[in-house]
Amino acid sequence: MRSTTLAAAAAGFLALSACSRARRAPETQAQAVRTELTDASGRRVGDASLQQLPRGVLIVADLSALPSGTHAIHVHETGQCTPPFTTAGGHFNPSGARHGFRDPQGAHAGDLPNIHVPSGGALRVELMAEGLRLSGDGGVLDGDGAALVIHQFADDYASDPAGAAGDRIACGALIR
Ligand SMILES: [Cu+2]
Ligand SMILES: [Zn+2]
Repeated sequence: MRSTTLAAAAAGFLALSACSRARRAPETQAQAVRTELTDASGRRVGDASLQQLPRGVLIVADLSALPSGTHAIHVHETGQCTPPFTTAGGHFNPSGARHGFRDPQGAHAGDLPNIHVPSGGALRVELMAEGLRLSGDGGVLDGDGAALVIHQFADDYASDPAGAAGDRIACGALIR
């Protein structure tokens, strides 16, 4: 009786460890990343989380102390936020597309809809980036990371390569 129980327990243990081994491989891929956004004077103006979902990356940004009005927000190609944030490079674009949702040959994977900041400067916004992925080839967290950047003006969704959105007013590095 006892040996049967032990054998059953051992079989159960083996099944469990085989199972956890099989599950381990996908877990080496990052499923989420967080960042703090700062403005050009180094002041913290919000934070954001990026979460991998089956059809893209969900970005949840909690912003404060931004100038009111319409602003472009993009994922840029380098995880470096040194004011005036040109260190973040161009828009995240692993497939070599053109900029903008209005361009038939667009858009960059890092292109996102504009945000509208009310007076007072605080806004919580959720954005779904369907062309984006966090890990693997062409992933946001590959190599030198990426950055979430907010601009002075709106993105016109057409002007290549950056939507005529003006200066970069806030930046948060996305690094594994
Ligand atoms: Cu940008
Ligand atoms: Zn773009």
